[in-house]
Amino acid sequence: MRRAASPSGSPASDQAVELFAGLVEAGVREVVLSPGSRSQALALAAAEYERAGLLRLRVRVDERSAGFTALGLAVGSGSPVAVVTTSGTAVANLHPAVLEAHHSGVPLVLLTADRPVELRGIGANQTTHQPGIFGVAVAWWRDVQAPGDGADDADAARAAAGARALAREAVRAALGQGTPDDGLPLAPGPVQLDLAYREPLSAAVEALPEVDPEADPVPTTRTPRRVLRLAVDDVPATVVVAGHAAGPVAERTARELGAPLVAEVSSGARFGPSLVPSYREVLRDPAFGGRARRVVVFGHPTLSREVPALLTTAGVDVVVVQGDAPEAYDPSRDAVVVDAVEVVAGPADPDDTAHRAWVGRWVQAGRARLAADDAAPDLAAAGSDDAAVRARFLRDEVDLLRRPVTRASLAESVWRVTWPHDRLVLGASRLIRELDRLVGGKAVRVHANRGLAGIDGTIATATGIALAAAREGGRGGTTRVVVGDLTALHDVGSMLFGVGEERPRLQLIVGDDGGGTIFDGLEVAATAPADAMRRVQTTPQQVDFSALAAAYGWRHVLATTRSELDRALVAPGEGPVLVEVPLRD
Ligand SMILES: Cc1ncc(C[n+]2csc(CCOP(=O)(O)OP(=O)(O)O)c2C)c(N)n1
Ligand SMILES: [Mg+2]
Repeated sequence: MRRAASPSGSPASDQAVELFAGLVEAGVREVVLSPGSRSQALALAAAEYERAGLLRLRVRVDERSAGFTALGLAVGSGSPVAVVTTSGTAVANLHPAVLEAHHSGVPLVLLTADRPVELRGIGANQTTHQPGIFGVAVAWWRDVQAPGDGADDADAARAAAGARALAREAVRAALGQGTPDDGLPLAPGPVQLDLAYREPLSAAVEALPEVDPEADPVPTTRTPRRVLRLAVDDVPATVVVAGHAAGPVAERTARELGAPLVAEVSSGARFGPSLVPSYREVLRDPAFGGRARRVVVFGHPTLSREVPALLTTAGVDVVVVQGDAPEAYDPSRDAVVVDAVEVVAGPADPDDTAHRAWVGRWVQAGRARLAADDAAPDLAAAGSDDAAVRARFLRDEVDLLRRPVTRASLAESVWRVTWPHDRLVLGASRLIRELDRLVGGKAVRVHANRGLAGIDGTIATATGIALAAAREGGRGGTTRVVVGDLTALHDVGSMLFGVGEERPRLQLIVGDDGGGTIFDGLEVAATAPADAMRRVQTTPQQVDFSALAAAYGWRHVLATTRSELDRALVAPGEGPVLVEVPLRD
């Protein structure tokens, strides 16, 4: 039966089609959805837009996987990603990804289907309190009443325009494009459109409305509001810290200021002449960290105790460039927080002798400490003028390749094979710290979920990053995700690619040490009884990773020696592969 003034016969479908039109016009290109009944109009509309080549659609049974896949797609593409779920617990399963996206400022537009008001609060099936369910993790949300039949065509046209405008506003909110006056968020992050629908929950969509994807996309970058001018020190005493997602601006600022650069492995700034290796030891040294008087922080540092210690030292002035995060990283609660810094000319020159010496001493000190680390490769011997030294180095190398993989050698191998067209994703826990400790400078793209450093959703996040990379000139590259065994097992459900879903070129590298061994290095290990420690902290596992990979249709490679690992890493093949790496220390 065709209803009055509903073009399709279902107001739900009419609205869904217009919402996606608004999303596409605002710049959304990717949608991740999980199946359900109440959300069918949204799902079917998304499928139509995919067929028309206006959106790419990824389908995941588990909303937790869907959420993290969307997060990875948004990080990888730099654009907002939409997520569609049905009502009830389906929505709640987005919560971990929503928290991570909030804390790291990643734009997601959540379209959560809901029951209309008359079915709320009466014990109706699959009905809970969805508007605002994510609390402060969602800075902008709307409780959208169920669309009804319009009285006439003018009514229908008004509803269509309203839905498009709402979608556009959601994208502006997700991208943090608000102003202090319009009530929209000032930082990017997840936003929620809670969309109530009445029956009929969908109708066949015969034709999509006019959509121009290039007409007026919402800008994905924001204009900095608070810009601080910084002059080069008269007497060099500045250090630049690049935490997670700092970006190349941190490296450039270090050079412009004549300052050493402390850059975490997922900072996007771990390269360049000012980079200090083994920064933790150097910061601890009173002759280096002890001499810093000004610190400029980019991104979100999470991997060391030395950085917060430095930022809370009396007499150290801290400038924090907030970036996309909703909270500035300010352990002293006393920093000058800005959106950008601009280095201005002053009496001193960053290239004068004093500044070059200051940076040079930090870099040299870091190199010396790295060289003293047994786990680091002896690059001096590799390049020695003495043929006998070089030959010995080669013999040692061949011998090394037959040895079991250690955490340090895994970190080193993965870093060695990673190039700018690749993507590297690092799970939380020990391995990211191992890379942070050991690897040198290289301008490669590294991601890690450091917003909340959860061990959840890492496979799905990497999947999203791999799918985004496949779209943007990264076709030749490989996405590698390096995780501990528990981190892998936490997200096994994300190994599921349904029939017809794009299977990205992804290497899931599992460093298996039989449980969560990070706790061995914490104070608790010294005080807890060994058996209790094992049972409640380490939580050992003996999963058969080969059978697991087979069950999900992934290839599997067991890499027990360093040469087997190196071979596996450089031969990714097509589609996803699980590289199981039993770890010795
Ligand atoms: C969702 C979530 N649950 C629990 C934790 C606490 N946690 C941090 S590391 C870790 C163990 C990780 O084990 P594994 O992945 O095997 O890495 P390993 O430390 O052994 O290298 C746990 C449970 C967390 N960060 N996130
Ligand atoms: Mg482990």
